Amino acid sequence: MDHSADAQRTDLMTITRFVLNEQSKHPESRGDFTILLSHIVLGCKFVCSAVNKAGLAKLIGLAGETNVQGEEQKKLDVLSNDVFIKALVSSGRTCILVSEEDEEATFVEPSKRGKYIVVFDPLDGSSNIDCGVSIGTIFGIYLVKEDREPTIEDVLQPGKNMLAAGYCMYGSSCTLVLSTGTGVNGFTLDPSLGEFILTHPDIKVPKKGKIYSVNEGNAKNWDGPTTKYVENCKFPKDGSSPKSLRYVGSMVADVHRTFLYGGIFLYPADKKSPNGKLRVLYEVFPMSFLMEQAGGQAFTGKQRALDLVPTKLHERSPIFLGSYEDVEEIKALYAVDNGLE
Ligand code: FDP
Repeated sequence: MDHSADAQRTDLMTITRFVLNEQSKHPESRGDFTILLSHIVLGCKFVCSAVNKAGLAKLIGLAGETNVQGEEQKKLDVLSNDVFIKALVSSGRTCILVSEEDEEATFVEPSKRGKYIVVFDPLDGSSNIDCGVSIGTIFGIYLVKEDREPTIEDVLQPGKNMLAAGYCMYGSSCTLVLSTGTGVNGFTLDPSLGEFILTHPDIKVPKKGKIYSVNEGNAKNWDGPTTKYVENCKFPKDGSSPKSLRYVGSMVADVHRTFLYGGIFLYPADKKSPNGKLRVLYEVFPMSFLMEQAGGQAFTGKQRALDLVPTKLHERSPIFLGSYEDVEEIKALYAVDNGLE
């Protein structure tokens, strides 16, 4: 009998146990982060269950439609937002919430206030909801600077100031990937236990990959460096094999594959969208934070993505992120274009 294999199977590292272990390395910690995270995890479990039942429960559809009971139905992204806002406020550990779904930030009332700011996209990849393709939740966490009335300035901080970031992918399995600034770990939901179990410890993105991921339908409007980079992916001049193209169209799914298989994910600027499409606070920053923690890079076409200082809540930025060497290549092309080389 293989006792060591058995021990592994029976010694389950849940996400709560993992974060409690991390917490014990900081004796001054009072467990606030662990409590906040358990509320985020609850939101993810709820959304996972709603996504799985979406077709069945007729949750899909326009907000404001009614179901057979004549009750008003909520679109899945509106429902997910409500669940996350309520879970985060009730944690008692947050002071400002910024969601992709809400124009304005939510300032938590003083009696329920804590020291964390959470920026999040409750259901990213909305164009994939109705066809059952992988979608996800993305989140980033900041610590409010001082013990004073929080303001919007507390949110408009560069990504490098984030304390933690993560995403949950609702795919063929439900996977939560988290970094608290000391590497990246992946947890998979065991539906029979209702627990996220550590399945991908210490994720490291391969140094170089064989996949590029971009919406090529926008190619006619790209700038020179992006056009040249993608051309090199397809017709490499150094004798190497061409890269494969993979594009789901859900950032969470495309970036998750990049973590595991390597390669590069691009959402560049183009003539129609000079700032690209993806949002700085709750898409670009959390994914860039995770990518750097996994040994990769994230670049905007001008600078390290995590050095950006957003000036408004829903600001957008071009983004190139993935394997270290692949991002080096696009950085070199932009350096030539910007006259830096
Ligand atoms: P979606 O519009 O479907 O919500 O920012 C949202 C996002 O999806 C990302 O998840 C995804 O990477 C990107 O937009 C896809 O955009 P395109 O359809 O323009 O390729």
